[in-house]
This record gives sequence, C-alpha cells and structure tokens, in this order.
Amino acid sequence: MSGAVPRSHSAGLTLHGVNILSMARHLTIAAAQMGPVQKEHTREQVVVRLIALLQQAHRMGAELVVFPELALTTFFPRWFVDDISEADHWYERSMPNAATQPLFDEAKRLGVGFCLGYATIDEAGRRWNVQTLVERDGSIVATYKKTHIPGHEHHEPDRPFQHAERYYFEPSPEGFGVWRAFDSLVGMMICNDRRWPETYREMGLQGVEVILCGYNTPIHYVPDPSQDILQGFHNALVMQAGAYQNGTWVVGVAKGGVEEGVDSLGQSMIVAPSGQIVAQTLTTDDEVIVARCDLDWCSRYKNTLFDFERYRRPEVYSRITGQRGAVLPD
Ligand code: CDT
Repeated sequence: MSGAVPRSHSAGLTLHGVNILSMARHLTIAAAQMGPVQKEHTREQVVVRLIALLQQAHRMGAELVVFPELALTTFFPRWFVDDISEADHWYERSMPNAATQPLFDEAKRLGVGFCLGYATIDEAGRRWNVQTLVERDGSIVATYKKTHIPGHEHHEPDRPFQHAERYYFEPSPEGFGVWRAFDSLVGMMICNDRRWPETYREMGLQGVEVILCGYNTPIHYVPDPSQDILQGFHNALVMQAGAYQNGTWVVGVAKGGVEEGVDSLGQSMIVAPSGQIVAQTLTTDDEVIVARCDLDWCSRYKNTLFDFERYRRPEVYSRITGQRGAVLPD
C-alpha cells in the first residue's frame, strides 16, 4: 500500500495549533487489475475473481475498488460477426443481474464501493461500453458511457485481430459527468477516453478530484506498429498529464495479459494531482494496488498554477468545440 502523502506535505502542517493532516479528507482507493478473461470463461467465474479482488482490496483498507473496462467478458470487439445479434450474449441487459448480484452483495456487506466496466444493450436496443459506480451502501451513483470509441466500423480481415469497437458501441452523446460520491467529486472515463485532453478538462471544469478509468490496451497497434513499444509510456504520459493539469487523482486499471492470443498492457496505476505515480501494478494478472488519496492535495494545484478562473482563456479556445479535425492555415 502506498501512503500517498509525501513527507513534505505532512511536516508541520498546523493551523491555530491543530494538525491540518488530521482534518484532511482521504479516500483509500484500490485499482483491481485483472489478467485475461478468455472466451470460455463464464460471468460466474469472472465474478468469483472480482469478489476475491474486492476482498483483498478491503483487507488493504480500500473504500473504493476500480475494476477494468469490459471486466465481465473477454474483449469481444477483437472478433467481427456479420450479424451483430450473434454478439448479444456479450452485453448485459441490467445491472446488477443474476451473475453480478454476488459482487454487489459482498461489496455492500464489506461497506466498499466499486466501479465496474461492462457492455450493455439498453431498452431501445442501443449498445454502450459503460462503467457503473456503486457507493459503499450499495446504491448506484451513475453509469458512464464511453465517449471516444476507437478502432473501426467494418471488418478488416487483413488485421491479425480486429478492434471493431465502432461496430459494437455507439459513442456517448452525454459527455463527462462529475458526481458527489465517496465524500468527494468523482468522474469516470473509459480506456481510449484517457488519451484525449478534453476528457480531463471537461471534468476539471466541474472540480473533479478523482477520475476512474478502466482499459483494455493491446500492445500491438495495427495501424502503426512503431507505437507498440511505447504503449506503457503513452499510458502513463496521458494519465499523469491529465492528473497534473487538472489537479486530480487518476486511477487507471487494466485488463492485461494474453487474452485469446492478444497481448494487452498491464501497468495499472494511481496518479496523484502532482502527476506522480504513487502505486503501479507489477504483473499483467489479477493484482490489487492501493493508495490512500489525500483529496485536499487537489486544491494545491487547482488554487495555484491551475487556478482556472484566474488563468484560463476560453475566449481564445473556440476551435476546441467549434471544429473536429485540424484546419490548416492558408
Ligand atoms: N479499449 C480501448 O479503447 N483500447 C484502445 C486501443 C487503441 S485503439 C485500437 C486504447 O486507447 O487503449
């Protein structure tokens, strides 16, 4: 477990003779990384693993446990099926449901909240890649839908494996919410969202203190394999930058290892508002890391270098929302 308050923060922090540290808000968060989930693994088998991770995180003091993107199944967008209804069995119709109820029950019994990624089909038949945030009392805080859907819409048979997320999921029209939960301000993003600075800024502008992110990142990037060796670097780069530039904690959680022959990144991490990595996984298997997150550390950045109200210049940022692609000068 990482004690995520550096010595320089803890020494001599008194106000009118009271140790400010004892007043500080803390939230102990676990990143519950998963190793692969193979095609033949059932929801019930996966939920047994999730409960074991949850219990381990609880023993390590966690109040909030973050699981990966599409945690209940294998990363099925790696296969293309002409008739999409043949893929319906990868999607949840409700949450909780019979398979996941034991996870909800155990979390409530332990008084631990969690964030779970999965695929869902709603009542209108629309397909989403989502994360649901559950409070320590078992109540559902929110379900976030993935905004940036990477990969391709059509079958690309020349690839060694597909990344057809744009076939299997709609991009969320809802944007990035921030919720009052866990005595904090909590936001969510899913995998590819973490590569986009707008993701963090949208939440930063709502005062976010903790951003939760599950991911499945294949090491091999088919359109440009020169990026393969940089997967770990890019993963850390974007989450550290997003944390620092918005004065927020970021928790990134992988489903890693070799899943159905495709090697995926581990390197789950908990990043402080300073941009420093305070905990990181060492394996690509089921593994829990924990950090005691000082939520008041956020204001050190939000009230100084990144005092948005004082220093931002939205009047000269109109391109950010006014156009999608780059428009080159004449
Ligand atoms: N799941 C997901 O979004 N993965 C993407 C892979 C790269 S796009 C083929 C990611 O951004 O990690």
